[in-house]
Amino acid sequence: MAKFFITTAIHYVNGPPHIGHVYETIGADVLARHHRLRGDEVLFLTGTDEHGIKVQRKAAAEGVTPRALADRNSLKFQQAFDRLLISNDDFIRTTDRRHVRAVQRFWQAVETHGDIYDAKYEGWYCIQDENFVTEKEAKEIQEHPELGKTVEWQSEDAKFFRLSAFQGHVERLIEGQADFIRPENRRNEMVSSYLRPGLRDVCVSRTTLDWGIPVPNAPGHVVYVWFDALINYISAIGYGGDEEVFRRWWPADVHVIGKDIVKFHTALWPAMLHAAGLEPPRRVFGHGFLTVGGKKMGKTLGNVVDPLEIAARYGPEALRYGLLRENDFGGDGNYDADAIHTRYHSDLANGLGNLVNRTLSMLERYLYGCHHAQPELPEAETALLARFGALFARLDEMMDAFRFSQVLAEIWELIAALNKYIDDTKPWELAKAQKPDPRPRLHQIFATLAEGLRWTTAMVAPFLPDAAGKIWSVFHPGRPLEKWTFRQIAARGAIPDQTVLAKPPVLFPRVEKPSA
Ligand code: ME8
Repeated sequence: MAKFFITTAIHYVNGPPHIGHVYETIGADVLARHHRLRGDEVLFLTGTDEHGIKVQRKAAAEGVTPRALADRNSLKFQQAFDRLLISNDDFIRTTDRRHVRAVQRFWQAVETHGDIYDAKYEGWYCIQDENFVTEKEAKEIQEHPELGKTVEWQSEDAKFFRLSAFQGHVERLIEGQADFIRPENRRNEMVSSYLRPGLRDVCVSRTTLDWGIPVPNAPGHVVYVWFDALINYISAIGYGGDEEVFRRWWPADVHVIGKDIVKFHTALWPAMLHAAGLEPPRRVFGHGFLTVGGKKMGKTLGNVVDPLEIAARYGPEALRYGLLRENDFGGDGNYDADAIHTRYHSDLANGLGNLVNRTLSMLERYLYGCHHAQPELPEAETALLARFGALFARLDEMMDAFRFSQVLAEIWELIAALNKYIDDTKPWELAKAQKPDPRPRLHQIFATLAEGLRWTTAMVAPFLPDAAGKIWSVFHPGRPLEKWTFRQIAARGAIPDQTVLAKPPVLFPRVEKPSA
């Protein structure tokens, strides 16, 4: 059994989750669920990033301690993820003891390797990104207030990580390993704007801040928030605690993150790992950003979308489906409330929901709900079902490339083909005939529909886990989908002969559009 370790970025706790955060988590969840169905042993990790200036200042502004703010917002992330059917196996908080211990061990490993030195930091710092920026970048931020960012001049005694010494290592990784950074355009961006100019040493401790992990043997120093945060990917799997578990899971198979933080994950992180004698992650996928109504989301614009509001109206699956269907995960996308409303009704209620409903209603009416297994089917039916097999054969590759929108479009073509098959074969007319006995033909039609629907259900399950679970239990009562792998599902004739297929409750009830 292959192992599959997938992570998302960990979220700053200066506020509750917005639609952009959950977009990433939903994408990662879909791939994690898909790998479970492939039979892989999956570890899906997400969590919260709780230290640093941004959180400390937000807490001060609210008159609470950073710890209290972190507790409150970390819980909001966990609750939102539950509500959105996120199947993470672990949730790491950078204030967890296991994490603090791992960061301090890691620090010592890098220091022993000779890659940390004392110096004075003088330069610009961007609070929103928790990032040391160049003169040029600082100027750009100052000239573009619409970016919603600010920079401050900082000067303090600090410790530096010798990132520049890892230039060759990082180049070999990014340029030598073609699929290390995905999609391709992110890799090109990384090479031209960051790697070519040359990696510069980074300041990794702060003395003007106390909300952070204490640097070992250096009173007054706390670990820079990015050096701290990246380590979450290994602290959660036992680094510095349980060596055996750690060796089993590391390296991560994929870090799923937004395009704004690719450089931290593909240069700083691999260099840190190398300095500590560890392997780099296998792959980093930098997804695009979601805008709202075509505009960058922000408090000042007042267009921050709360994912829980949409889930309350349409259910979590409409959001999962709508976001991944409407946007190409690797590129930039947009959240559009109307599109979610339309997709929910056209694709979920009228497409999939209606197919399930009409198939099972007719089966009940014409054949007492009884499935008659068909070892052989006529040519047309065999050809129709072959389309499912053909898509299934390409599924792993498309999913691994995060081409969710394309996968969904292709699955919905097959749903449309099944709906059309019903229209063409007109079971309601056949059922009226007395002679010849229409039942053998009806058996064929409904066996074809059942098999097609079964495939559809397995392929959509990562996107629509609840609905798929309900449909699956029609075909295999008492044998939930989580207990199956694609290989078992692919075995033909898996719906036992004479199974009574009972109609599930309405999957996607109609929803009124909110009044503007
Ligand atoms: O960057 N659309 O945390 P974060 C899509 N703590 N993705 C978005 C987005 C949007 N509008 N806004 C944010 C951090 N994201 C660090 C990460 S990892 C060791 C530390 C994505 O809360 C963003 O790109 O600002 C990132 O991947 C994730 O949400 C968390 O962002």
